[in-house]
Amino acid sequence: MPQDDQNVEQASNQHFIGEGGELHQTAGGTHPQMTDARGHVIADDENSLKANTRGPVLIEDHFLIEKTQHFDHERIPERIVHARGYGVKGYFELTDSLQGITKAKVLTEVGVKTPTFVRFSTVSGNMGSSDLARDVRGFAVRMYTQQGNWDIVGNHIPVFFIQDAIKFTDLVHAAKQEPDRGFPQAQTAHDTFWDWASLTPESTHMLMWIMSDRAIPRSLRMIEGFGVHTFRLVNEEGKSTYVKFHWRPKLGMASVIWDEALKITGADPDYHRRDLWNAVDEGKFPEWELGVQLFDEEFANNFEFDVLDATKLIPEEVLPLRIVGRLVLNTNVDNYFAETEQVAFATTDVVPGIDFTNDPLLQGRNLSYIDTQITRLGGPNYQQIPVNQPHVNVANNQRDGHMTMRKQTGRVAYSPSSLEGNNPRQDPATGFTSFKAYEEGDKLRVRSESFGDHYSQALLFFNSQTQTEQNHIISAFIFELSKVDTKAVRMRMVSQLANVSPTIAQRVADGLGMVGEIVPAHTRVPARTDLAPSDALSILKKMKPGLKTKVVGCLVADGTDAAEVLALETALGKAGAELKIVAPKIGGAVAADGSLLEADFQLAGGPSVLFDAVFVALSADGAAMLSTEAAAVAWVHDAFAHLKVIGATSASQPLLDAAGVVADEGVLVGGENSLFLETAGKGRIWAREPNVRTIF
Ligand code: HDD
Repeated sequence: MPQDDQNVEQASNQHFIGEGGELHQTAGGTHPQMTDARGHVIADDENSLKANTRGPVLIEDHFLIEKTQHFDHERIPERIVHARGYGVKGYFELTDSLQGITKAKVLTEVGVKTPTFVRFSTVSGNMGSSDLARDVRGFAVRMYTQQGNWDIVGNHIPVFFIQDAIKFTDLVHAAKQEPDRGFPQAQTAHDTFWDWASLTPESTHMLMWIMSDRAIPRSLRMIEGFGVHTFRLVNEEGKSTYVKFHWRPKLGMASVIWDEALKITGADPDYHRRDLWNAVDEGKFPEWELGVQLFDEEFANNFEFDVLDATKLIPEEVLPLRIVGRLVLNTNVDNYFAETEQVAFATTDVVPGIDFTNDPLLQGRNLSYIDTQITRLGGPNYQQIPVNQPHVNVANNQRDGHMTMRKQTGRVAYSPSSLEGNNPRQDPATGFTSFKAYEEGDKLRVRSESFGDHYSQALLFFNSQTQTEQNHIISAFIFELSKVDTKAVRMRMVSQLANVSPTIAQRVADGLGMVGEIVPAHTRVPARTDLAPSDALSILKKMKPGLKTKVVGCLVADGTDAAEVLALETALGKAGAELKIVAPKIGGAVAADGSLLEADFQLAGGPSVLFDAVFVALSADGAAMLSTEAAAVAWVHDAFAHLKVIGATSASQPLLDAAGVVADEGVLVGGENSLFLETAGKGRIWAREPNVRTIF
């Protein structure tokens, strides 16, 4: 009997007296015995123990109690930030040794593959929110090195909203759902966020980034990652070199556009995690290069901004990246909860040779992470959960506490001690020692003057973008502020933007329908206009053309030419891309030659937002039928509005007309497959954008 049928027959398992009492779901074959958590084999998993057939349930039914109790505790408090995340495993391999700069083995031993766990996340949404929220993506990397765990708990944006950790609570409270009403979640498009942002000039640079297309990535495989802060590398002699960490995706960067993000949120809220899981599952392992920006005290002193200020970056054109390694993600998690949910990153997880700086944001983070994990994971022993265990021996005098899993032996759990010869001892020679930093001065609660410029790099970022990207930033500000009910907040934010550039402020004001003069907010340090743009900050200037791992949606119906679809699929496969068939029925379509074209998606469940480019492969009858089908018209219309390359058979023209498609360089009707592939490989048709939406 096929496996499926067996399972269906065995699904019902009520146990009535007088029916022989034979249980269907018994162990045997490939099915192991079911046990309780203490290893006792369970005889009946579907009926609780009762005093009689219709009598009260007995307290001695420990199977019922254990099963229910476990269920009651199947959720733990979710992360207050970065609650929605997705983990993948792989390795980090060093390709260029930093010997002499650091004593961290993970950065000096070329060729060693260090096991790694990476968790990508959004920041503000709750665990069940959508992947495509406009948001920062967390990019947290745990390396299980030979010297203990090293976590780079970074983001996909190189700067942050605030300069001092004491403001983190305010940022997060303003961004998350409003506390009285409990909404909106997973978005900053509401009054409290913009109220806070408009009163927090130091957030302006970061606002430019989150209003840019960086905040709506096409795939987690196509985002950059950053350690954000300036860290230290420390060598054997105790000499320190400053470092900033960068992850560079091998596939290059790509984003969706905002209307697509909104629609993907409805069509597939798990779009990013599904994409990542599938890629790893299919052996298309995502890969990043690790780049470092290394600099000394002299560079730091001469640089225009304070390197301890996390709202600033060092342009690559000023300080180029040195590529030192690669990160390969090649294994999906075996259990989402055990690994992705329970992984507990901490900025304090560093190894000898890597150290902190005085960045006040980093200093505050060093307090928060472990504190968070203790509540979230239920106590101080969360490091004993497998995903958190280092891959090296752990030996110390910590004992007991909630969920102690490690069985530490002996009577000595203190130091100094003399009673036993095998208890752990400190080792100054190889242990972690902090960099000997010289400090003097008054103890004060102040912000350094050198942190005072909040607008220059915001302008630098904007000026570094292509015109298309700049338009998207303006549109995003307009969208977000349009969701703010309080007019004064909208106006205040526009006044802040006027400090970055009067033009930006005016464009946003126009889009909001604001009238009257824009008065810039008060500032002590006006934006510098002399900073050279940095091409490295633009997605489009750095985009790598090609179809590798991209997905093309192909619309078919009864009467479609199967040979044509097959030829396209083969050509796409050779280019490293995938064809997904969308048909009016999930059972597929009967092609002109009588064969069955099996569907990957039913039309309503496979909107064109899920694909990078589309092909409409209809016969004349198919096109006539689908021209009056709203889902088909929307499918083509959206592809056009989202600036996608559209290939089509000549017979599909009526559907293209019904969808309002206007011929341009990205609409290829009746052409060769090779031309479709070449054009689709270039990405979107940006020149189409002014024809499909208003640019302010
Ligand atoms: Fe944080 C989680 C990244 C500032 C306090 N943070 C968290 C995660 C990432 C970041 C990626 C999720 C890790 C995971 O996947 O489990 N955080 C950042 C970056 C920051 C930053 C790049 C600025 C440069 N964070 C920051 C500050 C504080 C925190 C200033 C508090 C003072 N962050 C936390 C936390 C979290 C956290 C509350 C929540 C869940 C967790 O730690 O494990 O402790």
